[in-house]
Amino acid sequence: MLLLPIVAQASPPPSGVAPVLQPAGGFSIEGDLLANFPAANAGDWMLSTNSGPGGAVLDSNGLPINASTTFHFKDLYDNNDDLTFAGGKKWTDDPNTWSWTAGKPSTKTDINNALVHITTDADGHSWVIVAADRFSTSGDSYIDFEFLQNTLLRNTNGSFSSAGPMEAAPVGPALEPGVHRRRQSCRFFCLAMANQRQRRL
Ligand SMILES: [Ca+2]
Ligand SMILES: [Ca+2]
Ligand SMILES: [Ca+2]
Repeated sequence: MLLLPIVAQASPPPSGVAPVLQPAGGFSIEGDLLANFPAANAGDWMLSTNSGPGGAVLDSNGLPINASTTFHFKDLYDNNDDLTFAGGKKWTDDPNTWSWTAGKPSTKTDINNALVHITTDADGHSWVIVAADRFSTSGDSYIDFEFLQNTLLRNTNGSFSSAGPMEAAPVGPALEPGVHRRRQSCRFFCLAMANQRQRRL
């Protein structure tokens, strides 16, 4: 979620190979999980049957090879005990007005797996690679990964609480320029809807 300026419009991320050191061959950003496929020599989340120098960050069971830099979150899918957003709010709305409920999401918005990999390139720049799936790829849907500077909690009564100071926008992104000017440290949390777990990475 970028806040400068706020634009209520989303577009697919660009594709290509991120020039990171782990996995070997860089990280292929193209919508599949497999290294050395379809592009030769490029790394990805998992190894494929295609041989090549491209490396992986998950093993064949989907478990992180390095649990300190790679994270695999699992959520219920096609299940009435799953949790969904309610009320039709958008990511541009104040999270304090968001709500959630129990129930089976629409198939095109039903996430089962979310992946995060933190790595660096040869210049020492940090990269965060993220991915998620959905139960059905039929129809348009929207997903975002938010880099928040303040807490965002899912409350037991169906509401959310944001500690962000920026009115409708809950929290600035970790890449917000002011953060770097002030040399503040950025904490990175993953908030899993399924179990209200908030994890510092
Ligand atoms: Ca990929
Ligand atoms: Ca691939
Ligand atoms: Ca789900």
